[in-house]
Amino acid sequence: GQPFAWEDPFLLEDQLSEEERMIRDSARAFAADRLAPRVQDAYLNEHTDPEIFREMGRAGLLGVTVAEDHGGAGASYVAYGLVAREIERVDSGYRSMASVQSSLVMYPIEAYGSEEQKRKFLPKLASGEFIGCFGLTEPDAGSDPAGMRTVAKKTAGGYRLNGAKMWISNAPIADVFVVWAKSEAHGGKVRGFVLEKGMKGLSAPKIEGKLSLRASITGEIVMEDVEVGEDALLPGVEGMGGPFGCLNRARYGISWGAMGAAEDCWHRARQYGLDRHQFNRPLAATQLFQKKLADMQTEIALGLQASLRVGRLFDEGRFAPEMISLVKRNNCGKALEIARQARDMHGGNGIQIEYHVMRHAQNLETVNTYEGTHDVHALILGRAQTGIQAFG
Ligand code: TGC
Ligand code: FAD
Repeated sequence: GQPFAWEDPFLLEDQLSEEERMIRDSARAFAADRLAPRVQDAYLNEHTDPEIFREMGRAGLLGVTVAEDHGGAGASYVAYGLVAREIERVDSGYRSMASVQSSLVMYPIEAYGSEEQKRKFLPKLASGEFIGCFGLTEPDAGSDPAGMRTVAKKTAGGYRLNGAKMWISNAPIADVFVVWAKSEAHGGKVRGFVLEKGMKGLSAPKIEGKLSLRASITGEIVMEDVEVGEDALLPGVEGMGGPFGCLNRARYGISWGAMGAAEDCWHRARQYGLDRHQFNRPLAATQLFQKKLADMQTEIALGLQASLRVGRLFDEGRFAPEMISLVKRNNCGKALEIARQARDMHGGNGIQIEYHVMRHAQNLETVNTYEGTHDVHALILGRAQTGIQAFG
């Protein structure tokens, strides 16, 4: 028989290629050396160090799936997922910074951009010299992004944009803004535009007072008569398929990332239970404690295996968006539940920053909500099996 590895029950490790393991190991080392030492201060003081993007770039963690010609790593979607898992093991906010840059900014420029846009933006986004953000959500259009009000009107040399985006990761420190707007010149269809910091009429005020994802800065994007040339339009896509194509990738990465945060909570709860004694024995010697650890182990093993399967299908070009809804929804919901349990298992210490579990739990509230809420993904899966659209 095979000895049982409690921390890797299904031998996920054996299912990875050598290249994937190498990329995973370098992400793990980066997260431990560069991110973990900063996270408590970043979270408590709501401080996002823009230098982190440069460091991630140097470590090869931005644009993992983007072609090497464009400055990316040209690696698999499985490798991308493994990177998300390692970064989110430290903090969901750091993973957010990286996934927006890779899946929501570099991906649309690579997939839908002109050669000139690719040359201008991708290498600098890959190195972290440019920070990117993705503006889809609006104050009155969250789960229903097709209800957006941002409009692009044709001008002599290009377009004039007006509107406001809400809850935009990285926006206040961004150099590059991938923004989605209804374009009058294209029959009101949604089109993507690449805006740049400093354009007249463009601002990105910070959203203050978040109790979740505090290491990742979030802002609005306000566009008041922002004039852009024809070269700002992403030529390769029209309609909601544009932003959804990006979301497919980011949601898939989040399914891995959330499991990374969950693993950190599980390992910490286990160690705490072994170290902490009450009633003359370790907490881990109680049946209730062990049952909770077994539940965590089970959900994480299943969640990782499911994400790996979706990643392999992604790499074979055989994924359906509903598969991604399934793993995004399940893994985020399960990770949130695991983090809450881990918080409880740490007793009073569980509310302290040094024990990390409450920070993860607070972060996972956002992760369960953004990129399609837990319930919205249920409705996507419900529609796919009944043929009945239950949103509207
Ligand atoms: P629906 O009628 O379903 O579709 C409209 C058009 O879009 C196409 N489509 C997709 N294409 C590719 N991939 C997908 N996943 C797609 N889903 C839909 C579809 O084929 C159709 O195309 P066409 O050509 O026929 O017009 O659209 P709907 O408006 O009824 O959508 C409903 C719903 C609920 C599924 C959708 O709106 C939704 O997913 N809502 C959730 C919104 C969301 O996820 N927002 C995320 C914002 S970005 C973010 O949160 C970043 S946080 C990142 C971080 O910090 O890490
Ligand atoms: P709502 O859509 O108003 O939903 C509120 C509640 O109603 C939820 O429980 C939802 O499940 C439920 N609900 C909605 N519709 C239905 C329905 N038809 N049936 C049943 N229940 C329903 N967006 C970006 O574009 N770019 C970003 O970079 C980005 N980063 C973010 C960072 C943070 C920290 C946060 C919090 C959000 C971010 N978002 C970003 C926005 C995020 O995608 C939205 O918050 C999310 O899509 C939900 O939209 P909403 O907040 O408007 O909630």
